[in-house]
Amino acid sequence: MKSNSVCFPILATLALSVALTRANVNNNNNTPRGVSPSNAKLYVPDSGGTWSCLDGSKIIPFSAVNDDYCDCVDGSDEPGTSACGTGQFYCANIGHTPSSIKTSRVNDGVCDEECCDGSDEYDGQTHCPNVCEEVGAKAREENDRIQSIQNEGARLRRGFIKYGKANKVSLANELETLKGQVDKVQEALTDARAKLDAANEAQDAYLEGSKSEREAARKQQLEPIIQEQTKRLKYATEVRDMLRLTLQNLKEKHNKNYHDLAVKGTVSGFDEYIVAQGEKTEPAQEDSDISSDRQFDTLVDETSVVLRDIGTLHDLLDGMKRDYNTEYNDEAVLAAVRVTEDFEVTWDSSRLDFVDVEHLVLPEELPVNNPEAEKFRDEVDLAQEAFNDASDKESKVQEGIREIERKLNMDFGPDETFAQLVDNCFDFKDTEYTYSICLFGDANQSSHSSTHLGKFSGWEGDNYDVQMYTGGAKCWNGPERSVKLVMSCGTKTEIVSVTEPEKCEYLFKLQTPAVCPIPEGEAEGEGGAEDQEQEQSAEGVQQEGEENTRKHDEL
Ligand code: MAN
Repeated sequence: MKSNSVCFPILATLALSVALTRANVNNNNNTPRGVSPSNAKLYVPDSGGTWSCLDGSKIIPFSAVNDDYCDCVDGSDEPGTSACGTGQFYCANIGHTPSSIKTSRVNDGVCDEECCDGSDEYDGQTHCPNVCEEVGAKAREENDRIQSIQNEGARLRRGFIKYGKANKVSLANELETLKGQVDKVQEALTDARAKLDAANEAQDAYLEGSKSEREAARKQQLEPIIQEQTKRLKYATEVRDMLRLTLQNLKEKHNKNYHDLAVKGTVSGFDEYIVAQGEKTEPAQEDSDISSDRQFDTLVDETSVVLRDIGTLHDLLDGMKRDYNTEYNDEAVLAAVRVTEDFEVTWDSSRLDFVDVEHLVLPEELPVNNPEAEKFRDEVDLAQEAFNDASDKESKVQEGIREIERKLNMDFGPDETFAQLVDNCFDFKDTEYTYSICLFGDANQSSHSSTHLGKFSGWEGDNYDVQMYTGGAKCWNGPERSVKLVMSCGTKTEIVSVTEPEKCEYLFKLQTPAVCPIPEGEAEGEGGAEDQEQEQSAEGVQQEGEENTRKHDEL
């Protein structure tokens, strides 16, 4: 906007020169308006009253600075007007914090928030009250609030660090102790295993020695059920033979002049059955001195073969009974039907057995009851107990080593701050889901069912304030679910928000003392007397009974 035209009327020129004078300098010194105190030294005329643009592009009279005409390419000659629009206008904001705005915003009719002193609108067109005292007071209050959170956070974090460092040392010691125990517990286990094997062998040898005695006892024990099973086999065989005879009679005596398809079908089915019977190999005859157990099993097998036979014969008779032609009044057929009807009330065709007959089951062998046998049994029991004990001890040592190594291999930050938080779990409820995360563990989302959102996979960046949890349940038509956990300073460790900025990519925001800045120069982890409190409970992590926070083991 070229304003120093020679064609302007006198009045306009006068008004302009007043405005320019006002625009030119700050109120209290000779620094041109809009120039910050730190840049003041750059706005001094040389001895000839000229001035060089800050980018060196031009030399102009110093009086052309802030003359509302843009001379310099970098706009540096108009820090207090909008003529160039590209420079920075400095607002002193006394009572608050100094600030700068783009010169294009000078005298644009808008009271810029950044210039709470109203100095950006000085042309009299717009009145901007100076609200710096008020705004400054609020800002100071907010600063104090943040500062006190940071102070308290830093205090708590020093506790975390102290715990983390001490924990690392004690874990390393514990690991050494456990590793020192490995040989011992393994030897004890080998020894216990050998003793158990020896006790079992001794018992087996004794039992082998008393085999005939045991067999006699077993025989006596099984006698009743062997008798019962023999009775059942006998009965089943009689029934089968009776059904066979019925069908044989039917075959021979039915009137062949009647072409009753139901009867013919049954008779030919019976013929096929007889042929198949002939092809069946008879089971090999067992030795007479087989054990009672085996004898019982053989009886059960034989009985079930006979019962299957009965099932086949019954199916043949039942088929005929349903479909035979009653008008023929064939006595042979009627006799077979009567037999079938009488038999059917005793037969359960779904189980292929007689109605209400429960299968017999072999009872457990009775322990041999004599002092010697008891002695062997007790020795086996004791050896077994000692073995279980040794095995538990060995597993505990190995498990302890694995768990400590897992923790020692974790990256808890250069000062071990995060050791305090490992396996601590936090919940966050929104209107639809409950989100949970166990730090350095897993993240989940649940409503009526639970969806895995990812497993801790590492830190992002170098600041130790962003963690990634990846490899969660696959998103329908999308990636595997994952969580970015972003931390900020707070006096309590808690999730403050969960969002899903991209489908199946979740953003958890966590506040925690673990990322509160520790004032420079202070040795981290050396919080002096205050640290004493930290050793008792982990302040800023988990308060008992506190909602939304729990230790991993409680899950
Ligand atoms: C579930 C939730 C959502 C996710 C959809 C994706 O409803 O896990 O967070 O966006 O699946 O289909």
